[in-house]
Amino acid sequence: MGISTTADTMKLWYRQPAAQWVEALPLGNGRLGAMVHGGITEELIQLNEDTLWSGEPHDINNYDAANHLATVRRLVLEEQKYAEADAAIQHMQGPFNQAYQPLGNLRIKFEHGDQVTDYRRELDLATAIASVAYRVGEITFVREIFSSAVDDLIAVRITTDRPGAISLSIKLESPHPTVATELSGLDCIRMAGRCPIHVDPHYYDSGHSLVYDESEAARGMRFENQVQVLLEGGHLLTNADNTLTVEDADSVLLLLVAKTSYQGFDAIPDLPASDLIVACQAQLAAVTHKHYEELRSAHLEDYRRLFQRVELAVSGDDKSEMPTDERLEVLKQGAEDPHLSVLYFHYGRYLLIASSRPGSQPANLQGIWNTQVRPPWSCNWTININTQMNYWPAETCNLAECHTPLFDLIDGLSINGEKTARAYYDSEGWVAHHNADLWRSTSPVGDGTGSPQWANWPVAGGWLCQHLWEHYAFSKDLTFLAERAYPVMQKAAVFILNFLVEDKQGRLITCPSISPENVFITADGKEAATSAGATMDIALIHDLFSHCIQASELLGIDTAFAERLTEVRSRLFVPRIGSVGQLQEWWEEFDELEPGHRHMSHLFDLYPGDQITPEHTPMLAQAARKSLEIRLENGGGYTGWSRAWVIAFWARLHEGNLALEHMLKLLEISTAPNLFDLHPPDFFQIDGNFGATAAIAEMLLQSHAGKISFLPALPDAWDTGSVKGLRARGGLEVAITWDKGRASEIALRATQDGDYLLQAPHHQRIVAVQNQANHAISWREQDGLVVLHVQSGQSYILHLQ
Ligand code: FUC
Repeated sequence: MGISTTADTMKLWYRQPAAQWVEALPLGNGRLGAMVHGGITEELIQLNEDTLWSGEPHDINNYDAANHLATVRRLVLEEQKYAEADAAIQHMQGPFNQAYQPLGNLRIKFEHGDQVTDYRRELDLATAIASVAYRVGEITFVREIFSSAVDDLIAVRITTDRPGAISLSIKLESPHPTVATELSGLDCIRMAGRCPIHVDPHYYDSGHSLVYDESEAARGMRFENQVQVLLEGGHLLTNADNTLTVEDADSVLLLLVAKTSYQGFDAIPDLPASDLIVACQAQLAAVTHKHYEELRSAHLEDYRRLFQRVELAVSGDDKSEMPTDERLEVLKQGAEDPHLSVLYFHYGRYLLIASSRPGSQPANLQGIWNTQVRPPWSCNWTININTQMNYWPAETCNLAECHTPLFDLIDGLSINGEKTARAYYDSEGWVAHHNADLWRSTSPVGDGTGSPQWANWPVAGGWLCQHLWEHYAFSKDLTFLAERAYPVMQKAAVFILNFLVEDKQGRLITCPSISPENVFITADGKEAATSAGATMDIALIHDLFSHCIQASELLGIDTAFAERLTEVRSRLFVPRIGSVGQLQEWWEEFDELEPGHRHMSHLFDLYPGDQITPEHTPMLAQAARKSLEIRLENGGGYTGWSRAWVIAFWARLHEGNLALEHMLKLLEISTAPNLFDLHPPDFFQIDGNFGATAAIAEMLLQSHAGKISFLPALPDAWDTGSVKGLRARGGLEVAITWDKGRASEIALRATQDGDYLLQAPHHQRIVAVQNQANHAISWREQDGLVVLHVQSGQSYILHLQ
């Protein structure tokens, strides 16, 4: 027993090489991704670059769409012919989005045979370095691989304890047929190619699902990939097949760089191949004189600056001496392993740092790791839950800068979305639907035959803008609010103002409206998705308007606009509690086609929204709980991301044990051997990793709806533990130590001045507050909560009973 904080608790490790892609270990610097397989006679490092997508900027808006809006509205609002509205709204669809593409593979073939002992492959989350170690007879071989954000490269270092023992060959390859490799000088392999100009989603076949343009003026994203080989001892030989052979080296260092012809979401990616070659060469020239240790320590310093901000440990047996895949297996058989959930939490933070850095693309459905040319759901940004979930841990887990690529995506969508708002709804402002890609497409996909349950959902802007506001709420950065967030939020609100219509009772309602991605049964027994005033729409609009109103006050601008929003908000249709006490999902109490549906859109206000809390809105909280129970009784949570959302809901309902129960189900049902989250049938989808990470943070600290709650949903099984570095809204970093279910110490570090409402853990009271010099600090009580004034840069200790 005891809290284990040894370095091993931060490792995923295995006794064998990866037999499949979801056993390989992910590395990333935000832009360059690598999946390390750790083979014995052949290392396979699968490569990605985050701007490598099919297609090019293309106006795919359907300019006939607005002509069908009135029909859809009439069918829903006047005639309640929902199935007919579903058919009509398909006329408001257009082409599908493009797909994220793999870059290629680096293969390293070893000449030492396959008779190895003491094999170990690991990913150390404390260092973001993957390693493979084994012995061949008396000789130990070690590989270390990392993706450096500082030097923007992937480094692979192979060493041995027997000088001259390393002989191997190195090859670059790619799944793209347009590819060519060649040797550049005597020590570098280069690979160049082009992406497809079009790729259909995996679930759709247009008859031209995968198109490479091989004409003379070929279009499609170009890429250039170079790997430089540096030896200590031994010889390097070039081969006619564009591979390199190393003989008898003491150590080998491979430095891999990659560039694409991407020039922004609105520019044709037509940088000439020569530019990419020169850029890669320049990049290599800047690093090849550096020692490996120099590259490695620069990487460590950069990575640790982010990763070390947060710590979490809980009591229980330390099973880190057991390989991670075996731990997962014994957990499935009922063994207790509380540290595995903690490892999953740290892995989520790791994955966010690896897939989303300032200036990179935001983490897509698979972060940045994809090996397929036609990946699941195009490996895109699905913005009716999945992309947002990716960023749920960003602020609470102290990785606010990793949130910024999402804001870049939102900026692009807000630009393209103006055209879509005009073409589809004859409206000002901007709109986005459920899919987005590198080209920042905002129009409904589906090609006229897609189901409206996903394709036509028009309120993505509302949900995305929540992230802009949250970045402000955690940082209080008024410049960000004024320059970055508010202008985009304001235009999203302008769209909504235009989009709202009056129902027969004069209430303002959305129409067409879809509750992602659920389907209801109409009175005449038909299946339909299109109606009016889905609960989620109202929640998102309320959220967006409220934040715009607050922003207007904070910035002292747009007062008349804010007043208008306040007035419109008061006239919004109010979601109802249904006949079995559930929060109704649609404006009418329809039967659901799938009561255990994976989406729980109508519970947005419980999480990630903040309009429903057990304290402020007990009846709605009870109704949300009922809806959640109905979902779960009917098989809900069956995808990893859905399960992660369930954990967060239970955390917000202060049900720590239920939250943990679902965390364990996530590990048992939806987790691959490399701890990647899985979506049925067996797709990697990273949202569950991030969602569960955020949900665990939410079990330990909550700061929504005006107060900060410590240990609001601590499970019994995490009886003793400590957490450090979580962030609360308003600008506080929080550390909590607890013992036998009771907080023994809470420390706050303020990054902003302010008054905070603090709620002690269940059955405890805050009895004294001291600053870092051990001086008592005064505070007052209000409704059983502590009101504490803090000053930026100061730390405070809360004493509890
Ligand atoms: C939504 C979800 C699916 C999947 C896909 C990427 O369509 O309903 O479960 O996660 O996004």
